Amino acid sequence: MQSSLRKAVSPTFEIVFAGAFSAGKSMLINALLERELLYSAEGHATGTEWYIFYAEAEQEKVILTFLSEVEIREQAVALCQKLGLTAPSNINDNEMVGLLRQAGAAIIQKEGGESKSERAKQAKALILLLEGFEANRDRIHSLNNATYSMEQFNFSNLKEAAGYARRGSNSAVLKRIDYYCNHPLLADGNVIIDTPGIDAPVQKDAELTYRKIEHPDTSAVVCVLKPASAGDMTKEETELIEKMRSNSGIRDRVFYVFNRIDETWYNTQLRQRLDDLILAQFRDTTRVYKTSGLLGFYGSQIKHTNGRDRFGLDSVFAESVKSLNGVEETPQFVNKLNRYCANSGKLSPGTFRISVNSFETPNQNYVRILAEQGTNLITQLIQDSGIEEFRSATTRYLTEEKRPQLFASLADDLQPVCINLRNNYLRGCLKS
Ligand SMILES: Nc1nc2c(ncn2[C@@H]2O[C@H](COP(=O)(O)OP(=O)(O)OP(=O)(O)O)[C@@H](O)[C@H]2O)c(=O)[nH]1
Ligand SMILES: [Mg+2]
Repeated sequence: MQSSLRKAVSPTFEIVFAGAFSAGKSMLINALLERELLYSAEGHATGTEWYIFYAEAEQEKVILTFLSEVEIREQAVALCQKLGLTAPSNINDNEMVGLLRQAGAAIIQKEGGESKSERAKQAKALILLLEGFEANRDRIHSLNNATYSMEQFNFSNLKEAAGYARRGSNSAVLKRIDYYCNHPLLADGNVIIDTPGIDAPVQKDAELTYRKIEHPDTSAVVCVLKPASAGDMTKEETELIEKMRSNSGIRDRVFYVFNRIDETWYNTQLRQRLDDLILAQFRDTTRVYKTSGLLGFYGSQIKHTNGRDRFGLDSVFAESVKSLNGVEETPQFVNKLNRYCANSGKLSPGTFRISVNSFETPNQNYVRILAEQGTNLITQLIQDSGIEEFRSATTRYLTEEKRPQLFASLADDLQPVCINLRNNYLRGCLKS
């Protein structure tokens, strides 16, 4: 009873984001929270679990938790066994570790590249683990999981922490990362969890994600899918979906998100294939969403810009327009917005009269279009990104379905006690 009471009074709702690598999980979370919190990039980007909790504005922080030396050695031994290499008796022995790294590199070369085969992926994982251990040697404790605050790392904001912990050797030795961040979506106990792709090069990543999905504390699973840009589901995506469907405890808490939906706007075939797929395989669920995390996220960022900072070119995108030879670079989003205006078919010509001119540079087009169209265009873009619809659906689910369930289970737990009390009291009355 005490535990149900605790849950009802101060609940936590864990929302786990899972899916194939590069589906856009991290970007989708950035879009939901309207901030660049997580590291998002082409290729495998996320290498560890990220928890995002609520914090008051002045109390934002990051906590990094490292694996212990024992855990790292266990992982190294397991990888060596799979690879048929002699397991290290001591990972502090530089000579032994050096030889292992060479052996790993030789395997990758023989396999023809880092992600060419399961064996090459394992060899890469071993190298990253050993490198990560060496680079973070003084931070790692032998038996316990050492934790560090962002001050101890001299990070001045959450984004810098994300850069340090992005996939690579550092992420190989990190157990998890906790962000405390100020956003209304996180208030009332909602916790967002980002995971590495299920087809990530490191097997333990995928296992971690599966365990998290199955965990009874998980309130919702957001399954981020790639077919909007890939045409079909991958083997790993199909497996993930089948696993979730066969488990009645999980089935009812899954949201299916087809991300990168913008790519279907320019490709009839992709659009058709996605519609067919949804019709054939997702007919029995109402929780299917189509989003563009990328457009939703940048839309939320340029909402706060204006002509004075060239709609973000001098602020949000200042780093990406910089170039060495004096000619400005074009940020990825600028091309996406121009294309959206020219070819997406999303903007009614009656409301939006837009020309994308070949005699202007992409950046010039971008600034002129936004100056001409004002905030209406940004509002429309955010709407077409599907982010707000998805955000309100998840919030509704948590407040209208999950929260009442907590009170229902508290009532269930209270019921037998109350009945016993009542009977006891009645018996007492009868006796007297
Ligand atoms: N066109 C388009 N690109 C997107 C979208 N969302 C993300 N991307 C791009 O896809 C790439 C991968 O995005 P991430 O957010 O890192 O994907 P992820 O699922 O977190 O990937 P891992 O962490 O590696 O598993 C990045 O280059 C993004 O810019 C989208 O909605 N549309
Ligand atoms: Mg990611």
